[in-house]
Amino acid sequence: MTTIAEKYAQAKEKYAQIGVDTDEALKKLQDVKISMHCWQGDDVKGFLFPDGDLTGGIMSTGNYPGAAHTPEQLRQDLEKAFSLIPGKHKLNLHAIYLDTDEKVDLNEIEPRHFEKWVDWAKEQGIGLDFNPTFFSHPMLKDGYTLAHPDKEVRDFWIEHGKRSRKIAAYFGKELGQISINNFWVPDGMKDNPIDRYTPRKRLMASLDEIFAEELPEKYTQEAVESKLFGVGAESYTVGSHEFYMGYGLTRNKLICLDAGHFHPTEVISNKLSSLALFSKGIMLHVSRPVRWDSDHVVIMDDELQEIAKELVRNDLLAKTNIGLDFFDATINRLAAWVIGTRNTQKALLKAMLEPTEKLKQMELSFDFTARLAYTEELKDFPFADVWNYFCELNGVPVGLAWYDEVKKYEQEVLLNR
Ligand code: RNT
Ligand code: ZN
Repeated sequence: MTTIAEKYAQAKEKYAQIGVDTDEALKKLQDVKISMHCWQGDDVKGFLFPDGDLTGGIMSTGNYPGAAHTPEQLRQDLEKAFSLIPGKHKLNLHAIYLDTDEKVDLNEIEPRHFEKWVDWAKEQGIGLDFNPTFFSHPMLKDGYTLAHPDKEVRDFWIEHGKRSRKIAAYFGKELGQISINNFWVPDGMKDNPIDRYTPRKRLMASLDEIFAEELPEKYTQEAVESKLFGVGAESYTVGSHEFYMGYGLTRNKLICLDAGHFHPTEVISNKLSSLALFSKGIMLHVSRPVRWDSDHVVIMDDELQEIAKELVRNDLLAKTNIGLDFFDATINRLAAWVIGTRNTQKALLKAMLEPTEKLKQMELSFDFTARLAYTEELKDFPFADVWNYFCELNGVPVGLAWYDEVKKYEQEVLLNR
């Protein structure tokens, strides 16, 4: 039987014939950190309220057994998932995932409420990103948070936003990696608004207040995330794409593009090269829209590959923070993490295994025949042999072996919860 290393050697030769250095590609992929989102582990419930539930702004469906109910369980699941994913990555935390015995509300949270996460991240050798949580809370009133007409409501959320920044800065300082703090608010209306303008002015003013204090950029940078619509906010979302393009560019914030937050046929891959020209940096929520849902598990579809190609071909990896954002409660949650994260890495590797310069040259000389011939033939190149070798090098299961481990963990741990 041919070993994984032997298959890799053959693949290496095949790629070398079209001018691709597979060793280089593997080195490049090793450096890419994916920010894996904690919220797939418990269907976005968090630990702020006992029996935390989704009470507005966001929704998940399904009741697959084994969801994490405590920070300890969530960390145990994350460790298992990370052990099945090649490379060292980041964990993306939401404010509602605080780990403390104190009773604190979102406008009271402090770095110490996240100390255990930091200790754990240090042990694991991973970075932490952060998100203030503007949903599933009684102060989300009438569908509004930062854009609410009532100052008392806005002030609650402004305070939360300010505190989230301190926590992200603490993560960055402790872990020696910039912590990206991503702002998304669900504010919007179910039916046609009369006034679209004033809520946007209020959102702008609230955000300006949150960001008034300068924090060291080497510890934390902020991103702002737009959305077209949500369940219950079908007609109007205050924080639309244009709103945050304007806001992020004028306030020097990263702009977060969530693959599921646009019109059904609109893709974020085509936006990256424009955004890259004008923004200080990009944050991605790699996700998969299906009809009205924005958060299905990431699969190896055309858009995922197109996103990866844009990042690699245009050399945008250094200015892009790749985060994941999906939550499916109808399947094993660890499997969801592993599938989505490994797919994102695989798509990047596929893009790194293109003869980019050669393809660009063909295009520049208007040789569209060669461009089409190469890009189509490339689809049959032995990509999997390179990927399997990468998994082996990183000491993680090759192919479906990861699934066997998840199943075993389900039997031994998840089904006993
Ligand atoms: C919601 C946004 C947002 C959330 C997370 C939990 O549509 O995509 O990013 O999914 O903050
Ligand atoms: Zn998102």
